[in-house]
Amino acid sequence: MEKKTFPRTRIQWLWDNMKGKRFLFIVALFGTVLYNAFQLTIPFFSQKVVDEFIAGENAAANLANNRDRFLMLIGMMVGITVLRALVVYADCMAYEHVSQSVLYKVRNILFHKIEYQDMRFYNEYRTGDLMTRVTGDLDAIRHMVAWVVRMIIEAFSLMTATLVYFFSMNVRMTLWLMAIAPFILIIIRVFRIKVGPMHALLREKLAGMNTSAQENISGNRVVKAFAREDYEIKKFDESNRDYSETNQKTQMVWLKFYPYIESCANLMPVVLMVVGGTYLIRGELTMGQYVAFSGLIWALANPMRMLGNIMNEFQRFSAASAKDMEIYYSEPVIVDAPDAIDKPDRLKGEIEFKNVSFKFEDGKYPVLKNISFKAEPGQTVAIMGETGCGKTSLIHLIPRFYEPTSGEVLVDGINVNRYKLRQLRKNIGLATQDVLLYSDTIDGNIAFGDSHISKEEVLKFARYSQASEFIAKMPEGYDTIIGERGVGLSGGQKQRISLARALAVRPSILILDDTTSAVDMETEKQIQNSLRKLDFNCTKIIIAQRISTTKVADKIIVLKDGVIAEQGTHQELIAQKGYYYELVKLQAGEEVV
Ligand code: DGT
Ligand code: MG
Repeated sequence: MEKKTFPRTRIQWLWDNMKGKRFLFIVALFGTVLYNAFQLTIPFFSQKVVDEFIAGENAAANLANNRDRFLMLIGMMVGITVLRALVVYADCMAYEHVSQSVLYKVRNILFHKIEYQDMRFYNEYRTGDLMTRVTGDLDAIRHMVAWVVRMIIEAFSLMTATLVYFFSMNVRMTLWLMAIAPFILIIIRVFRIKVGPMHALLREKLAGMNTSAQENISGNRVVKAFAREDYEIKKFDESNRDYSETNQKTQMVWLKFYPYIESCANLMPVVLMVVGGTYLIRGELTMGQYVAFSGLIWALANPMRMLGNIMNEFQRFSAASAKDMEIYYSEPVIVDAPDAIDKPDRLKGEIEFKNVSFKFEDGKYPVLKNISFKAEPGQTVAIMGETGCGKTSLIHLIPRFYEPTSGEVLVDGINVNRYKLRQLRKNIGLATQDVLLYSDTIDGNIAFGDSHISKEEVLKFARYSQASEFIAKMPEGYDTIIGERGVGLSGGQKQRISLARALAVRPSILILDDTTSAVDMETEKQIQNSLRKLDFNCTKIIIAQRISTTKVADKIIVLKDGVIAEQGTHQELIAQKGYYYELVKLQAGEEVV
């Protein structure tokens, strides 16, 4: 798998995103150390109570004469236990708060990054994969902050405190106990090498499963039309099983290593018995010390056991954070030039293509070759040509969705790459070939580009696009909520709402990509009429196949395999007797029949 490099390490990245909560996080870390220290003080007090008041030589006398001290010790034990519970509670809350705020922040940044990405990005990433990054992957990151870090601190503080105590009692005995540590560290290192790729794979499987679910849900009409439900269910079952099996395999890796770690940890009491026993006989260790070693050996062995689990979770975080950092540090290629000009005013709408060629980054051949034409402000230019000849690619160069490979696209005599993207795109009204409407009211959909426009304006633009009649017949008129992707509307109705949406921004450049293809001829004629009578000036680039649309254009461009084959007015092109002429004949014939 390709290894991506980022400007910050994973931990630095987490730290960056903890800004504003870092102090609380450090307090929480201290809290963890504190409640672990409390845990170690309980045996200290209980040992005192046992020695002085229960099992010691003068226990009975002490209990009779020194009741206050007895009560104080018991009180300390109860007090510390209650205090510890309170610290644990506050500590968990603090970790939860910090982790949720990191999550909130990163999720917003990721969404922002995704929103501002280029078309190229959307060709590259699948929706299901992106959804996994803002859900499952982020959860692994939250888990890291709220749980893994806490476990690491817990393990180390417990171990350190115990080691300090042990070393203060007997250095050699402690070293003997620690002799096991290197073996555990080696085992954990090998485990890390084995489990790391498993987590990366697991994460890919999850993204694959999510993509499959997402595509099936949003494309369920196609599945139904082809009666492929059973097939799709089977396919999903396979990816679900694959994910589940990979999950089990990942857990198995841990299970394979666990017995070794467990055995090493279990060796500690044996070492204590053999070595400690010998020291005891030789008088190098007192009975009290032996008991203290024995009573606290868990505080050394448990953290070692925990390390494996921590490493497992850390690898999960590693795989997930790599995916999120990839988006976090991604930058769109098409951005404002550093010295972009500031044009807040409305543009005139003059468009010129000068020797423009274009090839998709992942494409083999150029899609557009040496395109040159000009549209004066207010003119209508029709673009025609066979399917796949490059019409959509051509119009996508105007709002700078892609950059030409060579040549220049000019608006008002200025190269589009010199404008601020927002200012350029604000001047363009685009009705795309695939109509995508939002799950919102019809009114909300039309006003998408400018939420401040008045109801009257919405009605006017709906009239322009011949949509007002069918909207009036809908149950709640303009307040009717249309389903995801405009479910509940016909193809032609969707196209007309999309046209109204493009008009509602009062653009100086209106681009219609086959926007009336699903509309009947009569309605289309009325739309053409209203487009001529708009109450604002605008240059229109219209991709269309019907002669009825193109013949009224000031200029018709016929594209063939990415080059301009013919260019001129309806009359001029008929006189040329080329592709356009053939098309006129064909469509006239259709109309007669
Ligand atoms: P249409 O809408 O079917 O009438 O066809 P056009 O003329 O709008 O074609 P267009 O511009 O969408 O596509 C031109 C060629 O470029 C066609 O061979 C498909 C290819 N193409 C379109 N989009 C992409 C893309 O994102 N990546 C690559 N590599 N090729 C693309
Ligand atoms: Mg197209």
